[in-house]
Amino acid sequence: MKNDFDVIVIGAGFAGLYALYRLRDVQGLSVRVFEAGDGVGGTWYWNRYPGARCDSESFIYSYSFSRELEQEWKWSSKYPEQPEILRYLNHVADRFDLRRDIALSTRVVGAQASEDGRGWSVETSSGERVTAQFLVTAVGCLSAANVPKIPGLEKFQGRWVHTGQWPTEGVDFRAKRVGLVGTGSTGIQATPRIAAEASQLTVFQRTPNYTIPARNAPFTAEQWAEIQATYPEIRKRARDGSAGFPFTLAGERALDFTEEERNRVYEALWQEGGFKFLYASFGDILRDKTANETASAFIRAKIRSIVKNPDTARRLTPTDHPYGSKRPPIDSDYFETFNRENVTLVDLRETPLVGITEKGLRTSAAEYPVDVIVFATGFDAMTGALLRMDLRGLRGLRLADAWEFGPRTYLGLQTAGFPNLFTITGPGSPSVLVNMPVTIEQHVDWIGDCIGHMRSQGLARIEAIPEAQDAWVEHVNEVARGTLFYEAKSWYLGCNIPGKPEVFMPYAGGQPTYRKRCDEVARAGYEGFRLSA
Ligand code: NA7
Repeated sequence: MKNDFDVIVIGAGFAGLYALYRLRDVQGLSVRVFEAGDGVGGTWYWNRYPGARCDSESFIYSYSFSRELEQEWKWSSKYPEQPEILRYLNHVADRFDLRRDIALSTRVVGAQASEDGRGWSVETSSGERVTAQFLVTAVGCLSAANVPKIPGLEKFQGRWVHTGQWPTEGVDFRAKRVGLVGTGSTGIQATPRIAAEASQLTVFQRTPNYTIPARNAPFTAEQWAEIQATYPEIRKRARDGSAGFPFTLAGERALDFTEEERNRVYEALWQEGGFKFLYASFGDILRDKTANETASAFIRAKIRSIVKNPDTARRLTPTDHPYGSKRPPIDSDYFETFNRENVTLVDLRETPLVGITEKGLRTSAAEYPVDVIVFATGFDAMTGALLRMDLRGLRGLRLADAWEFGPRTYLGLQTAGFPNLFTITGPGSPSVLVNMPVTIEQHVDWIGDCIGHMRSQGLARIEAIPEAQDAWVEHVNEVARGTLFYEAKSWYLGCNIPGKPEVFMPYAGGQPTYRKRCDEVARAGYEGFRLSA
């Protein structure tokens, strides 16, 4: 039976747009993309909250596949805000004429592998059923919004919003009392901006967080000319960099230096701002607790020096997990914002949130009347968006059942029992530990090459072999055991979602090691996968 398409791609964010271009325009395949939003952009379509910006520098948080695109697009600053990134993705969609193959406002509600495993039938929210030989998910790692089940929310008379489902028309905070729940990257970005607009902002914090200043600034003409002239070199360094960044990672061990020498390094990186503090300070701060403590203590001292009220400073100071064991945020005036008259911090560890009333939020100690509640409470990360679709493999096997005890994949690319299904930046791949566009392009290229190989060899079906998958899952766990990632209750581990299995989901072995492994697998005739005609 003939399929409607060669490939169906789910999602039109960074990953889906590139997948469409690569598979359609480079390889000549027929491709259909389904996108739930009514515009392209994925993460950058949905996360429109004030202060939303990228934590990777703009010129590397962008596609590298087109030299022309790279040269004609000019980023305004180091860390552009969401509207600029969304404009970029819309420009990409137009420039490569991608829109004609994207169905917007169309959510995939289910997909079923064919009995022979040589294709997929996909059902959409518009009731359509379409078939393709391959199904590629490009649904993002942080796209399934998590609105915590706090009793009484339905009674609240004001307005509530989740940062990851922000209304396109925006939210007017002027003369409003706002309650913001959550102090992850999102809450940390939104706090200063909401505080500047609202009459009163109350931040409800469950876990204090370490954050490093972004030190965002517009590019000067000279800086931009330098970036454009050296782009190929920058891209190469980013591709070869463990976390997908072009800067040199630190090799030295923190404890080989005196406290004074270490603090000089930390201070310089604090002044420079951004992820370099984590990656370019010392090589062991994500591996060795004592080494990490030197960085954590430095940040704690900074918090105490910025926040004027000693009680607020104490509450804002993280002591229960090492820096970097949760996704490290980057901020613009976060701690400074708590010196404002109109900002209050509520520590939910001292006085837990017990419910929501008609008027606002209630803790064990008090009721906080507000006009707007902002949930900056994160996502059902890495697996949420995949499991919310009803994906069924061979013999009706539900992905939710295959992953009952946590996600199991081979290279993060495939799951045994789900032939011809590829997951871009799926669990078990470097994904969220790497600058996303770098790891997305690597996955899409690998998947494209794999499909190309199959076509040239007259092969129709590819499926991960369970033993290869078991070995990969074990390897992913083993690599994670050598890090400090188990020292925090994080979304990397699924801890933020009640009942979610606690499994470290991304691959922590670094992008170059992972890329090498994927390339070796391909060269060895797709070792670990079963291919058939
Ligand atoms: P995160 O990093 O998951 O942060 C969510 C925040 O919300 C965090 O402070 C949580 O506290 C808090 N939270 C979650 N549920 C609750 C409840 N029920 N009550 C109180 N507080 C709660 O999500 P973000 O959106 O900030 O960032 C996600 C990623 O997007 C980010 O890492 C970047 O990669 C981009 P907790 O720490 O769990 O105690």
